[in-house]
Amino acid sequence: MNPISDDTWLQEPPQPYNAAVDFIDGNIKAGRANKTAIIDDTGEHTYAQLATRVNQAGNALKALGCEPESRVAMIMHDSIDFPAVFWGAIKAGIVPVAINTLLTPEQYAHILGDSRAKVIVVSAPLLPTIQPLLNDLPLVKTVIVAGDPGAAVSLDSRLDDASTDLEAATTSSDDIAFWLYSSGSTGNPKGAPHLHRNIRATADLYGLPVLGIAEDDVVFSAAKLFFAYGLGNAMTFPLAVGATAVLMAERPTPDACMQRITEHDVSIFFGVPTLFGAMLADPEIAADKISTRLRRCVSAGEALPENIGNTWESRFPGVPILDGIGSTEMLHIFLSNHPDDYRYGTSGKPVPGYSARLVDELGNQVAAGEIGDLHVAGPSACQGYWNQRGKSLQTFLGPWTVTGDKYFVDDDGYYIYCGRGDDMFKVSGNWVSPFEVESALITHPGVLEAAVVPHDDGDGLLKPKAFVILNDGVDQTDADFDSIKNHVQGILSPWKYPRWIDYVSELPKTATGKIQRFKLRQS
Ligand code: 3UK
Repeated sequence: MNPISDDTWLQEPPQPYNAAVDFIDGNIKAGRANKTAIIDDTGEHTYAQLATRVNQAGNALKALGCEPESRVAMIMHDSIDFPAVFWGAIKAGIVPVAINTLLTPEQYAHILGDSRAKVIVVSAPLLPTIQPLLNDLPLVKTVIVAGDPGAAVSLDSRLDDASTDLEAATTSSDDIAFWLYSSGSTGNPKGAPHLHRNIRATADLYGLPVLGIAEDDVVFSAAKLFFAYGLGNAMTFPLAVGATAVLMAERPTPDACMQRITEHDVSIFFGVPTLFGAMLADPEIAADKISTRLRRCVSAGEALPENIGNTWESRFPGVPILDGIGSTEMLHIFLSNHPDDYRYGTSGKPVPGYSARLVDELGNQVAAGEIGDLHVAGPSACQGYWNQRGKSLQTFLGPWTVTGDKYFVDDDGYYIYCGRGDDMFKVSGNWVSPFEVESALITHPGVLEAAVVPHDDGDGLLKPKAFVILNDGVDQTDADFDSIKNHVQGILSPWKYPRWIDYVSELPKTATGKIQRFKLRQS
């Protein structure tokens, strides 16, 4: 079996280490107290103000009964409150669980129950979604509301009233620092506990040497902080070097992103392929209108089509988009293009410090140029899935993590993405489970059966396409495209509705009745 190319991290015993001391207090020690750490919708915040807010958050959580090693759920829009609560918890030895702000009530109910959080911090606009779930969450003692000073338990006033001194909890590099949730094709999202050392590893292996982030950078990430991608982009990497991060609570539309990039002279911009595509579709978004400091872009979440990379670089000469693949389990990017070595249409090469292998169904390495399942090993992998023994055993094979992705390596060593082994796909960087969309489709009164597959939108990007069988006696005027589309939009997260519908009389199935979506993908 192919060995791990760099296994020094496997030999490292746990050390006394608290990531918040490193990433927050470290900047004060380095003399950056008066430097701007964060620019959010309310204004600029220095490193000293951030460090104070972090201490106050840690103290406020302790005062509300959060014990070290217990979880605090965060359902928060991006602002200084996010790093305050996240790092404040970590400094106090409490474990923040950063949760997607775009989920359905059912998904929140599952995650909040599964994480066993006793305290939830929620942004005020999301409180109406969470409030009705609390009856069925007996462990939850307190809901702290961010961004509403009048709330029963207001984050703002709790922080204002808390002490600005906080002694860091004694933790080790192998202690759990925080959790993220990862979604799969079937079943509920899975908790992915990450260790204190995992955060440092993403900065040391990708953020500094590959991305090349430096102290004078101003970064902006369209991906929000609750995504592992956004968390690295707009917290870990800028904090690792004392740079400045621009945070924005609203949805990352091309206009909203452009506004932040130009207004704050952003030098590194992190997006997803659909966003780069949408920005290119707008002729107003041009080199003479964008920040003159912009020097680098990163794309992740799904494969960046080659033509988007090429068109981008002809519009913005000298500003490449570096495509890289990361995952919630690995915390950040492990295969990447490099500023000095990139090829559009590929995910680049393994980030030094990570090992990659491509294997067949039997676990044997595939021959050169053949497609195989990508496994990756490196020091940022999570510790397994919480409360999911079977899925953990299937995903974490010794030091290797099974990514679920198919790749081949071209003659020059670049990794070329070939889709996933399961039926999951991404739209604008957000997961779509065909099963979930199908389940929503069949609740339409006219729909009997449905299958959903990814379909090329003409720009090399994927969108959901549905194949539906209508009930007897129902015709296409009773269940037309708009009626089905509106129905699904009313139930699911906004990116999940089908953009095309084919009406069919049967669906391809296996003997055991499983829909063969791969057959529909070809049509
Ligand atoms: C897919 C890609 C092709 C791939 C992520 C950067 O996306 C992130 O994490 P998730 O857990 O999803 C992981 C899965 O998404 N994927 C991500 N990037 C690419 N496919 N090309 C890419 N460049 O299926 C992977 O298994 O949501 C991305 C950093 C941290 C992350 N967590």
